[in-house]
Amino acid sequence: MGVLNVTPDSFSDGGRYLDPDRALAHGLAMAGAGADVVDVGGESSRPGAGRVPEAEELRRVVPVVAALAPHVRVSVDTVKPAVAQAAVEAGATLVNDISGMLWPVAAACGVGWVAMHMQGAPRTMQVHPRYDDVVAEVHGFLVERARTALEAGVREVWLDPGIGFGKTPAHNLALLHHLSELVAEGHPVLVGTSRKGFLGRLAPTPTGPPGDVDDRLPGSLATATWAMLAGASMVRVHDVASTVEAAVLVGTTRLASGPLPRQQAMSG
Ligand code: HH2
Repeated sequence: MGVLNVTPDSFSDGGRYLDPDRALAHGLAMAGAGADVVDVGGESSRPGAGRVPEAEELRRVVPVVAALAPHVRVSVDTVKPAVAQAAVEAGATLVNDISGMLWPVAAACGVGWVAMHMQGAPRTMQVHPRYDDVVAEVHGFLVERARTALEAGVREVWLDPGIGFGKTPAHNLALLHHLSELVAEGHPVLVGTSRKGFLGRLAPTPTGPPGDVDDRLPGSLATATWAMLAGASMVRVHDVASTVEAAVLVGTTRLASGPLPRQQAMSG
C-alpha cells in the first residue's frame, strides 16, 4: 500500500502532493513501482494534528481518488463517514479507518474496511499512552471490531495494530514482536511503520539518532520486512520501490527450500 497524502502538513511528505496533478503523478508512479493499493488521505493524523473541515477534506481527496481509481486499487484514509462515502462513489474500494469506527459505511457501500487501533485522538495521543497489556488490549479490540464488521456484512476486513497511534516506542516494539499472534486470528493484517518517529529513537547511528524522516528508510524497510515475515498481508509505505524489492526477496527466500543445484550454488 503506497501512501498518498493530499495534505499540507503530513509528517513526512506534507505539501508535496497537495496539487492534484502532482498527487496523480505520484499515485501512478507508486502503482508503477508495484503498489497494489494507493491510500489517499486528506487529513494528517500525525501526533498533535488538528481536524480538517469536511468540505476541505472532500475537496482534497475526491478528485485524486477519481483520477487514480481507473488505474490502481484506491483506499481512502479518513475517519469521516461522508468522505469515505464520497471516495467510494469516486472509485475507492477500501476504507482505511484509523478510528476503527466506519464499518457501517463500508457495509453500506459494499467495500473493504481497515480497522486500525488508536488510543485517543491524534491531537493528544502521544501525551501519555498507557496500557496494562498493550498486546492483549490492541489484539482484543481488533478481533472484536472484525467480528462486529463481519456480522454487519463487511466482506473484506483488515486489522492494523496502529503503530505510533497512542503508543510509546516500547508499545510499538511489543506489537511488532507479537504480530504473528494477530495474524493467527485469521484476518488479513496491515502494518504501517514507514518513516515513523520511533524508528529513529530505537536505532541510533554513530552520529546520533536520526532525527530527520529522510533518515528512516533503513528502519522502515527492516520493520516492513519483519511484518512480512510475521505474516502481514500488506504494509503501508512511502517508499514503494524499495519495499517491493524487500517483499520480492522475502517471497523468493521463502520459496527457496532444499539444496541449490550445484551450478547455481557456485555461481552465487
Ligand atoms: N499511519 C498513518 C496514517 N494512516 N493508516 C493505517 N491503516 N495504518 C497506519 O499505520 C497509518 C495510517 C500516518 O502516516 P502518514 O499518512 O504518512 O502521515 P500523516 O498522518 O501525517 O498524513
